[in-house]
Amino acid sequence: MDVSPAVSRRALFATTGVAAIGGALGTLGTTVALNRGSSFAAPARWTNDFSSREWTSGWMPRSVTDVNGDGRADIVGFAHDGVHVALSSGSRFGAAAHWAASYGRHGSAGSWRVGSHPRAIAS
Ligand SMILES: [Ca+2]
Repeated sequence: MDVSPAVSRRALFATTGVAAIGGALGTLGTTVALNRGSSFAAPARWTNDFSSREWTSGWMPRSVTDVNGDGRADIVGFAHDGVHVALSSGSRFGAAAHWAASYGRHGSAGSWRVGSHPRAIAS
């Protein structure tokens, strides 16, 4: 699986071994454009979660990595109350679920701050 770190508002996703590029984490949700080998398919919205309206990049970083080992990149977001994850099915993301009450912005979640407390994920 080839998953690169998020660049600006775009991210690379992997679906069943085929890389895809997404105009991810936009205003209305997360979109993905699947790799067809020599071109990308039209972007499609895979979830309404993780939109820039609700997830302020300067406060709540989001990234992609395969958290459940199925070869598909999932979304991981660091919110006020901790870590939220949306698993990929290869054609959409499931609903974001709260996976940890730590690594978040609120005091109860550890008071993590972008710029002071970098968070990294790896599969
Ligand atoms: Ca996965």
